[in-house]
Amino acid sequence: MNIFVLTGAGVSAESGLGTFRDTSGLWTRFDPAKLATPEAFKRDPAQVNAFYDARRANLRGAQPNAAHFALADLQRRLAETGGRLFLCTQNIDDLHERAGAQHVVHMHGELFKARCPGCEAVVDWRDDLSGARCADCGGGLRPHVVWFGETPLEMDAIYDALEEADLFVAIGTSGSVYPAAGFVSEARRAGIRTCEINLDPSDNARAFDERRYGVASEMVPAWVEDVLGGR
Ligand code: BV8
Ligand code: ZN
Repeated sequence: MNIFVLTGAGVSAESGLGTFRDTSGLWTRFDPAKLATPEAFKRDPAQVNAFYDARRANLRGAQPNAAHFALADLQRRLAETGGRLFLCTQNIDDLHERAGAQHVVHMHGELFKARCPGCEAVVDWRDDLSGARCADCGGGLRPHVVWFGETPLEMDAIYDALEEADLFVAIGTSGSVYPAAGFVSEARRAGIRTCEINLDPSDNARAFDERRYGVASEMVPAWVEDVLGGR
C-alpha cells in the first residue's frame, strides 16, 4: 500500500514547538506578513533572523513525540511489505528525522539549514544566523525556509507521489496554507481515499472521507496500528 502523509505544526505541538494559528500560535504573537516574507527579510533581516534564531534554539532543545515515532515505524513496516510511506511535511523542524523517518520532504524548507541568496548554496546551520556569511561567495545567508509568496520545494515529487498514493492522510494541519491545503482536493480528484487526523476540524475538514480528532501523540499511533492491522 502507498500512503501519502502530509504533516503540519500540530504533529510537533506536543514536542513544545509552537503552532501557527492556535490561540498561543506563533502567528498570533508575530505577524507572518512582517516575518515570513522575502520583503520582510529585505526590509529588516536582523528582525527576521532573530525570529528564526529563537525557533532554532527552541528546536535544539525539543524531542520527537509518539506521533513522529509512529510515522517512522509505519514507514519501516510498509517498506517491509513492498509498500511506501511518502512523508511530506510543512514543518521546518527535524523531528521526523530524529524519530527515524527517511526521505522526509520539507516543502517549506528546514530550520537547521541556511541558504545564500547570491549563489543558492544550501548549508547545514544549527546556530544563530545573524551576520553569517556564505563561505563560497561572501554573501549574507538567510534561513533555508519557504516564505509566503515563495515557491514550495519539491512540488514535482509531491504531485507524482500524490498520483501514486492509495491513501492521503493530513496530520496536525489547519489546512489554511496553499498549495499544501489543496493536496486533499488533488487526492479526491484522483479517486484516492483521504483521512484527517487533527486536534479539531481543519479549514478543509469537509474534503476528507475519514476524520479522527484528538492529540497526535495518541491518535497517530492508534491510526498506524489500524492501517497496518488492515482494520
Ligand atoms: C505559493 C515556513 C505559489 C515559514 C510557511 C489565496 C488562495 C490560495 C493561495 C494563496 C492565497 N493568498 C496567498 C496565497 C499563497 C500563500 C497562502 O496559502 N497564504 C494563506 C495564508 C492563504 N501560500 C504561499 O505563499 C506559498 N507559496 O503559493 O507559491 C506556488 C503555488 C503552487 C506551486 C508553486 C508555486 C508558500 C507558503 C509557505 C509559507 N511558509 N512556513 C515558517 O515556518 O516560519 S507556512 C506556515 O503555515 C507554517 O510553516 C506551516 O507549515 C503552515 C501551515 O500551518 P500548519 O502547519 O497547518 O499549522 P497551523 O498552526 O495553521 O495548524 C496546526 C493544526 O494542528 C491546527 O489545526 C491545530 O488544531 C492542530 N493541532 C494543534 N495541536 C495539536 C494539533 N493536532 C494534533 N495534535 C496536537 N497536539
Ligand atoms: Zn554564496
